[in-house]
This record gives sequence, structure tokens and C-alpha cells, in this order.
Amino acid sequence: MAYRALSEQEAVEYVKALPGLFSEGATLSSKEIGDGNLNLVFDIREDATGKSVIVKQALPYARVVGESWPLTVDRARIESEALRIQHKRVPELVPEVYHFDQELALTVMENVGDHIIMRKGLIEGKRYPLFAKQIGKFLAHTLFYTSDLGLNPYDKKALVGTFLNPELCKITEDLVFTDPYENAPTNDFNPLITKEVEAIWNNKPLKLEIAKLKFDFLTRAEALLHGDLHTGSIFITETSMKAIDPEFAYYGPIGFDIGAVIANLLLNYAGQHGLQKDQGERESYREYLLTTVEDVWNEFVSQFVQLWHKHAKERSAHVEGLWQSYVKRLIQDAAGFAGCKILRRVIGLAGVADLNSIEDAQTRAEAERLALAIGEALILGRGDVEESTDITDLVRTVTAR
Ligand code: SR1
Ligand code: MG
Repeated sequence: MAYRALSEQEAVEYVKALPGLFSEGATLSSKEIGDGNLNLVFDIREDATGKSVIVKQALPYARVVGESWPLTVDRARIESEALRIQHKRVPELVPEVYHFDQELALTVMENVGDHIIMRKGLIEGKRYPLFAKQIGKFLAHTLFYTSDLGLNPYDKKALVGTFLNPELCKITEDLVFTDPYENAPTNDFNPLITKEVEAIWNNKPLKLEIAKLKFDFLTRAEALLHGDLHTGSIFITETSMKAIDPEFAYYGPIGFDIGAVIANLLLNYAGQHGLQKDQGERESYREYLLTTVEDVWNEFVSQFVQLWHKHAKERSAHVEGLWQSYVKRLIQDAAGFAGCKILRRVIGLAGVADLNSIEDAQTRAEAERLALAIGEALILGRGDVEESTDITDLVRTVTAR
């Protein structure tokens, strides 16, 4: 079938025609629930049995902007292949793909609708005691087993080719590493923070560090990244977590995925400023977020290093001292990428609800200034980061200013 964007009814017909998913004659309902920046997402369910699936279809443009921003639908292939690879490694943490249709750029997958989007949960003040363990495992296993540590060099290079993803990478190159640091037309920030944004545009040492991080993103094909691992790409309950949406997957620096998780916890930390909470409650939730940042890194590194010792295929990986210097660079990369990802969400296109939902513009500006200061401190201070507490100490120092 030649590409066309499906309606709710057409999505039902499509799923019904697939063998093995629903029984013949099943009565299915369909609702388009996509609220992300790019795609159509249909929730298809059979009320009689409670069985449901997700049909996700890439639109040939970026939904957040409209048809004036054409975008390859090949991202659907990238996403379904990345989901399959990640699901193989950590099946409990990634939705299962049931079917992929290249022509329609459409994936039928497990519905994780009994989970909620983590960003929403954090804004509502929920705590997720298992999250650090879960995301630490997701990061360690998906990144280790797609890197030169976990693959032979031929298979790894073949995968680099499968996941080139130039158009989606260009979005990140522009929106995370370039546009927010100059007066670009894509930028979209609160006019009340114009002075602080202009100070960033004029901050030469900061721009140099961001340029170095951009070159790492452009050139360091370390592992198959999720590529957009913010808290809107994480579905969660108290006991379960699923990482979704890897359409930005490509071979890049491992610290980029870890930094994305840290950045989004810290964006919520900054957004706490705008919530109707008393000071004790706010401080306690912020401590929870900082402990989670530390635990995410600690879980990741402990599982990654265990995999390294037990399963690293590359002989040079076992040279004395290598793993220690490798993980030190990873945490410094993660801190720097986290900083860029914080700055882009405040200054650039596609902000986050943790800040944007603060109604009063003045209060929002105060939270945004804190986010900018944290982002800047992480980028400029990353060279001294060796442990997760070095990151949270930087955040505490900036908050106390
Ligand atoms: C035009 S896409 C804007 C943003 O949405 C995605 O989630 C990525 O973060 C991208 O940068
Ligand atoms: Mg997404």
C-alpha cells in the first residue's frame, strides 16, 4: 500500500487484517492519542477482552511545526529496528514490536497505556523508587551490547550503517547544539529571560565547550543510542518502566543518553520553583530528584562495568586502567550533554511542560533562570566531574546562589 496518513478507522482496518493479533470479527475502537512532536499514535483496543495495541505512524513532516517542515518517514524503520534490538536486551523495559510496514512507515507494538508518561508523573510529584535501577539497566545493557565492547567489529560497523539517521540527527545538531546559542529563528523563550539568553549568546567559553560537545555528537560512533531519552520517552508505574520512541536512534556518544535522563530530572528540579508546594515539600522533592540523578549514574556504571568485566569482546578492553578512564570520560560527557539538553529546552524549539506549565510568566522566568544556570554549570564544570555527587553538588551550589 502506497504511503498515506491513516485515519482512526483505517488504523482499525489495518490491524484487523494482520494475522494473530485479534480474533476475526473482533469489535475494535481506535483513538489518535499522539501528543508528541512528530507522529500519529493510535490506541486500538477490543473492549470485550481488554486487549490493545499501539499503531504508530510517521508523518512526512514534523507535527509540531506542520507541513512546512518535511521529515523523512524512514525514522519509523529506525524506531522499529531500535525497539527490536533494545527489547532483545531488556525485554521488560521496552515495548514489543509486533509488526512493521515500511511503505506506510507504521509500527504495531505493545500498548503500554497502563503506564503514564514519566514527565507527567514528576510534575504531579510522584516518586518512582525503582526508576534508577530500571533506567540504569536499560542504559547499561542497550549501550554495552551495541558498542565495540559487546559486538564484534564487523557487526558493529554494519549496525552503524543501518542507523545513520541523518535527518533526525540534524534536528538534534541544530536544536540541541547550535540554534539555542545564537539568535536563531527556531528559538522560543520567555521574553522575561532575554537578558540571560543574550548573555549565553555572548559567552565565548561556554560556546566553545558546546561546540566541542557537538563534535563529539557528530563524530563519536560509540554505541546505538536511544537518541531522545527524555522523560516524555519513558512510560512508568511504581513497579514498571518502558523506554519508548527511539526514532532518533543512531551511533553516537554513550554519554548523550545518560545526559538526557539527568537533564530531564534536573528540568523538573528547576520547575519545582513554580509549583504550589510549601518549602519543605519542595526541598524534599528536589532531594529525591538529586538522589535519583546520583542513583541513575551509579546503577548504570555498576551494571556497565560488570558487563565489561564479564563480556567485553574487544581484547584491548582488558588493558589495565582502561575501564576506569572510559567511565570517567562517560560521566564527564553525560554532564556536558545534560547541560546542553537543559539549555535547549529553555531557549530553543520544543520546551518541556515541567517549565512551560508554570502559568505566571515571572515565576516561570525564575525557574528558567535556575535551569539555565544549572545547564551552564554542568557544561563548564564537567571537566572536574568524577562521581555522581560532583554533578549534584554543582546543582546544589547553583541553587544556593
Ligand atoms: C521537531 S522535533 C523537536 C524535538 O522533539 C523530539 O522529542 C526531539 O527532542 C526533538 O529535538
Ligand atoms: Mg519522541
